[in-house]
Amino acid sequence: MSKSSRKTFLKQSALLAASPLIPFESIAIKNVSGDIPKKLPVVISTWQHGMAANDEAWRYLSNGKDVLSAVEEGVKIPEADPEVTSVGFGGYPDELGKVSLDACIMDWNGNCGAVSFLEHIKHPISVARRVMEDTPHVMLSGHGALEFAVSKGFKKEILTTEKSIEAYEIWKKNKSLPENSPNDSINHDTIGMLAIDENGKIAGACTTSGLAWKMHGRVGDSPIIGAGLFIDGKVGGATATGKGEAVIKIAGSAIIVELMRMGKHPQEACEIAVKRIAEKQADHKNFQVGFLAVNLSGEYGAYSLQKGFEFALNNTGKNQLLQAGHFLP
Ligand code: SD4
Repeated sequence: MSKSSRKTFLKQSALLAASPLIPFESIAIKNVSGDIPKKLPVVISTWQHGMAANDEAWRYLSNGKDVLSAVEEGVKIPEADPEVTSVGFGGYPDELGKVSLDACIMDWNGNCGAVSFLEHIKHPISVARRVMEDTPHVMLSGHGALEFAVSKGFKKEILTTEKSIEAYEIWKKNKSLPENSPNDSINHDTIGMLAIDENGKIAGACTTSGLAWKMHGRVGDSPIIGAGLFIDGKVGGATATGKGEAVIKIAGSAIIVELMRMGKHPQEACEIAVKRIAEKQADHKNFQVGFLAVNLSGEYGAYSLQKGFEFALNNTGKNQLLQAGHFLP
């Protein structure tokens, strides 16, 4: 490690030790050389609900389970949690009051599967994995995805809760709940998770109920390989949260992985992607987008457009909630 990157690393470590929720200042290391010690395994995921998801993924890895199962089981925690109103069961519905889910999963070999606009299934991530493993396709959508899930033994369930119906009714009556406000956790809480096991095998998963009150049929970035998630077993991985349309327009996660392939540190790669959105999308002050990335050395990056993007990181056996650097003041 060079002197200056060691300095940055030590500064970061001191900050990490100081508080459970600390500002993660942007660092710009130009090149990832081979002399950086591996910090593996690593599990990193978006937002506060990433803490419980990380714990589960870490438990899987600690028990010698494969990294693909670790990310799947990890994100199933917020999918099943009715208090998480932006993922799976209890996720806020669309403009018609229906809950539709998007998810994708990808492994170190480039195998991937996805479902979009899927209704009535609590664990879309597991259906995405079945698409990956049991079909020649990458994505199934809508009714076809539901029929496929049922054929694989998934139970059809009601995904609304008292809380989500109540919020929907309020929104419908006076449209007063925030639709796209920049830092609102109601609307920007997809879980994207990246994990690398101790042998350097990487996998990722991304799952969401999408933007609250979205148009019926709307699909965001989260199930789109290259937008909401991208993994390359020789480079690393990236995942996204926030306004899916903005992420899709720059192929966000794919771009970050390509930047890392060219030698950029994951932090710099995330920053470049966010800046590209700011450059190309004139309305960027009105929404939130956040990215996480990790390379095969276990170095990570986190960056968002607006303040307030939290992420969960475990690369030491201790899970921590950190705050990403941000582009806008
Ligand atoms: C989407 N990216 O559907 C998702 C929504 C989200 O945190 O909130 N992400 O656009």
